[in-house]
Amino acid sequence: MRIERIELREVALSLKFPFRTSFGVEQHRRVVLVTLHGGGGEGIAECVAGEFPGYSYETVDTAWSVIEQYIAPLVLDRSFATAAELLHELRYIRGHNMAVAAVEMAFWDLQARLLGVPLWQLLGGRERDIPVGISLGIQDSIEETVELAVMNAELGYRRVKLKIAPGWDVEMVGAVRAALPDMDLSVDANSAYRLNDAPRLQELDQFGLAYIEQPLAYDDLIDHAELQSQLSTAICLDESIHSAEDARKGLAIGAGRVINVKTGRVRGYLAARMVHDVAKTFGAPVWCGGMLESGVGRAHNLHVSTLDNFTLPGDTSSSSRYWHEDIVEEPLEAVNGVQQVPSGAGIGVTLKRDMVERITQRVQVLKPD
Ligand code: OSB
Ligand code: MG
Repeated sequence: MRIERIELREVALSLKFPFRTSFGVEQHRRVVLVTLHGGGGEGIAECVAGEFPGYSYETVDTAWSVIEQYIAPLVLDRSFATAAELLHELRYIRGHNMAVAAVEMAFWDLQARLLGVPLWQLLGGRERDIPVGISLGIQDSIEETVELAVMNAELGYRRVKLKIAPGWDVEMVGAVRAALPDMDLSVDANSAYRLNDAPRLQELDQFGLAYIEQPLAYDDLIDHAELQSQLSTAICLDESIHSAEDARKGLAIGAGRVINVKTGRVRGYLAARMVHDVAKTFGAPVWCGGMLESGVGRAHNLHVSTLDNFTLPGDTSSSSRYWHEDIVEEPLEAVNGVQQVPSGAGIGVTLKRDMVERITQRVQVLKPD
């Protein structure tokens, strides 16, 4: 179908609580929504880039500018039968995966809506409830962390992931483990450690964690492989995996045994599905990561999670954990630790138009010149 128009819209949302990781704290989110118009319909996606380049070099502003300056001119007024054709047109844009993914994901939504089918079906997923866990940011005290972990375990969440950083690790994780002896627990360091921290990380082996996520540098595979050989706990790679090739190389050298798939980080659904497939050939499970998404990105995450090698609980917890009010009509709430995949056409959610208008910071409509 022909892409007639692209709308970029930035909306301002405030998280209920500040979310602290080893690289910074987020409370106010600037969310870029990308809408593609074509074939008499529209498709929408959320760009997962953050305001600050702490997780990735991409930011809200780089993504906006890359879409406006480089992506839009290559796709506007062009016809694409598949996402693969669209991506082929963007093959000389190096990196900027989150910007490319936002456009690719909106294209999938558009296509599924035009066909009148839920996106998971087009992706080749299987209709099922999605087990979800929570990602717990760094808190002010161990007591608060334990309290929040226990509260969420009681809500039925299937896994609790604790953010760690040097000085906020063994003691804190031990306290949570003591309070939740049978819980599926994991930790995420967001690259806060170095290989010579191996002895410290080995102390985490005693807690029976499902995995240690991205302990070492954001661009590293080699040191992760060395570290993995010194740990009994599996390493889960997040920041280091930008493509199916990264997944292949990382798993081949033993840099980890689990992969966190974020569709935005790897350049969209086609790439996410390839990462998923590569991991499967290595016998490595994957799960769907989160980027503090609004309902638009959260719905996308639920759809990709229907692929069969997404066997571990994802970070797609209830929208109400993040927002007082979400920007979509449909509630995306976990019950008993599982989320249902929205059943309507495309991603199956509808924007609250009035609310979105009210919180819009800027809009740009890109058309063929
Ligand atoms: O590393 O998974 C991460 C949030 C922002 C950036 C990176 C990460 C995260 C999370 C939150 O862990 C996951 C979520 O609940 O959306
Ligand atoms: Mg992570």
